[in-house]
Amino acid sequence: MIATTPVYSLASQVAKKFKEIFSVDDALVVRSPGRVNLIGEHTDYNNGFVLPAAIDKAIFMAIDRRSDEEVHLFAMDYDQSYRGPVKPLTPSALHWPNYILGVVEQLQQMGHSVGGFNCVFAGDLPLGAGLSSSAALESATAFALNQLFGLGLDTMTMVRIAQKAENEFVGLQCGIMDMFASMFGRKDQVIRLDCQSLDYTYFPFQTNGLRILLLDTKVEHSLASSEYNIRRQQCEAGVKLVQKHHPHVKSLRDVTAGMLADIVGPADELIYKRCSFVVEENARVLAGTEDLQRGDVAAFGQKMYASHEGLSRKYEVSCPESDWLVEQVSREEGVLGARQMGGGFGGCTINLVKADVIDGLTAKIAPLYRKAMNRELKWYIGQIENGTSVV
Ligand code: GAF
Repeated sequence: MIATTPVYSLASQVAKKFKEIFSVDDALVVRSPGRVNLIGEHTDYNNGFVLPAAIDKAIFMAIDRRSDEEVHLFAMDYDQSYRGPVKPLTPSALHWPNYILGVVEQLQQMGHSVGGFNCVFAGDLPLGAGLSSSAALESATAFALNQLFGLGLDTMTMVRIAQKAENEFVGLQCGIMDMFASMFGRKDQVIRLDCQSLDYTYFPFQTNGLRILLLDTKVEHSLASSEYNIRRQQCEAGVKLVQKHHPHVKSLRDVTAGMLADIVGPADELIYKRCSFVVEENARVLAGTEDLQRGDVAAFGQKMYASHEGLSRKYEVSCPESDWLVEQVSREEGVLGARQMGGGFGGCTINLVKADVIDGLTAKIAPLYRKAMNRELKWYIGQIENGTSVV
């Protein structure tokens, strides 16, 4: 039997670049993947449920200690470098170093001693495509520094560090899903994560000739992060309204459709729309997980469409390009479900599609998309892979 360990050519390219820049040929190399999310969008920061998986596209990072207290970084995808002290850390105008520096800051705040280090990274994860390249970079950093400085952190702690780095150093008030999936991913398994208790279960993604097709709108909305933070505030505003009548309620996880209709609806129409989406989406994750576990992919696909409808009309985080793609594929044979994935405002739609229709479907849709939206459609097959590890 031939060994099935994947050979990552990007890993060797990153190691080669590291040697070129820093003259070290045994740097630690780490792979940290992006993620897909089958269903459960904007539920993570509301203490709800999500259904993500790590994928075959990833960030590769080579790293080694320095003898001084400096951080030297090189991003191959941008052909840019960064140099600065390990303490005090200041946000960089280049933006990408902040995902790494934010993790260093979190480790320092926890009292860990992180010395100077050199680092080179590159990825085959498309940036800004909603596949969570930022979480992959943060996860890679937390994992690599843990190894490099022997910090003894467990995986959940590293996930939390990566999330806090994004919240506090980068400024996106994201939930835990992306880092969790990147770190805890398992080949061919999806993960049902309860974002309140952090209990999680793996179950096999029963493909039966189905594939996860990611259609990349190539739209990167500049408002994505500010609107994301606004959505989070709107959910919190909904919780506050409900708490006046139901003090036990801690998050939208504890809120029912009835509470929303009685309390939030009459008080604030917009907040009602936002919160209704979250409460409904949570229910879809739970019911959708059962669909998948008993192999009813048709029922699951319908929930994906319902999720998109809610994301577009109630949560208003879709965009014309994603709406167009979901609408188009919904008319095609062999497509079971489709929806906007991730934070929203562009990036990828996730589509559950029969393997044998993919070529015909993309050949048909791409020119139509170009004509309708004046953009080049890109697509990827999302294969479910293991989480962050040493290569
Ligand atoms: C982004 C965030 F980073 C996640 O935490 C999650 O909220 C997602 O948007 C929406 O489900 O990817």
